[in-house]
Amino acid sequence: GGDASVKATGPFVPTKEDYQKVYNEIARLLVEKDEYDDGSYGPVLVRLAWHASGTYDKETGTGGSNGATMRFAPESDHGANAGLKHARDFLEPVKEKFPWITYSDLWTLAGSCAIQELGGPVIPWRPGRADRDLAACTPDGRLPDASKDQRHIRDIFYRMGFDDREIVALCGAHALGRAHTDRSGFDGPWDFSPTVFTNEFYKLLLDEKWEKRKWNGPQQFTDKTTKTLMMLPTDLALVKDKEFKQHVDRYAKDSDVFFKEFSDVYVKLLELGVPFTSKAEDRFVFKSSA
Ligand code: ZEM
Repeated sequence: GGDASVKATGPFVPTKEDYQKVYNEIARLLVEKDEYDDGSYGPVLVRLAWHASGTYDKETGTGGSNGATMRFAPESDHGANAGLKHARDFLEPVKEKFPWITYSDLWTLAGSCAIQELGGPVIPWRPGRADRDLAACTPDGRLPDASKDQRHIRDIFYRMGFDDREIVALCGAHALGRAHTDRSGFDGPWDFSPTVFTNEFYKLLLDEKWEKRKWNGPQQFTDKTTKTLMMLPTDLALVKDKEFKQHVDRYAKDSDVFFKEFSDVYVKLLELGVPFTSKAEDRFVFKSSA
């Protein structure tokens, strides 16, 4: 009957296996293109997925990963997104190889893949995002400003629908990557293994003495022991604020607890504002390459 003919001629409906192929291709390119930064594009992919998602406003339902509007100016030119072109360009050959995936699904899948490939927890993921045009670009100023304090952090993350515990868990992603003077103006990595996902960020926040770096750039902090690491003003706010610090203590002490809570909150971040037709229990768990 009619159903069979629709099935035979209808659009390609990708399965979990098809998305695993996309995952595998990103994982392969992460290994192949190891000349970038500290040896991996993984951290900047984690940041792309975060900045694509973190524009969400729960009151208006605008922003979020659905749309991939960072493809367009003005959003691509927002100060907070400086440097993320490296991540978008890295994913372009993946989009060419798997043209059926939307950019908004691809960018978030890449975030999940990067966390897993860099040794982090499993990040269950599901498709369902549609790309939208530049009319859906969000206004500048929805992402956090690193020079500010805990009040600003709460304003920004409460707007997305996160609580204090979730904010602290999300910021543990700063175990990965580094700041670049030609992007944010800040400089340096947060820990000694910026391409491995760990709870080191919290341990260093608690165990090191952080002093103001003497330089011409924006105010940031450097560790007294080696003077090679850095913390942003917003990172130090996580230990200055009593509510936040409880969770820094918990995550520094117990890596398993951090991995579990980070996974839950990164999944939530990547799904903000997405009108899924699938159920949460139908999320895919991708097989890591190692
Ligand atoms: Zn970041 N982040 N971030 N972040 N971030 C940078 C880099 C990275 C803040 C912030 O201003 C900055 C979260 C939260 C917050 C990553 C992931 C996540 C940089 C350096 C800045 C300035 C950019 C540069 O110069 O290249 C602030 C103020 C935050 C909250 C208060 C959350 C949440 C993240 C993910 C879950 C990652 C992976 C990087 C490293 C990127 C790279 O290129 O190496």
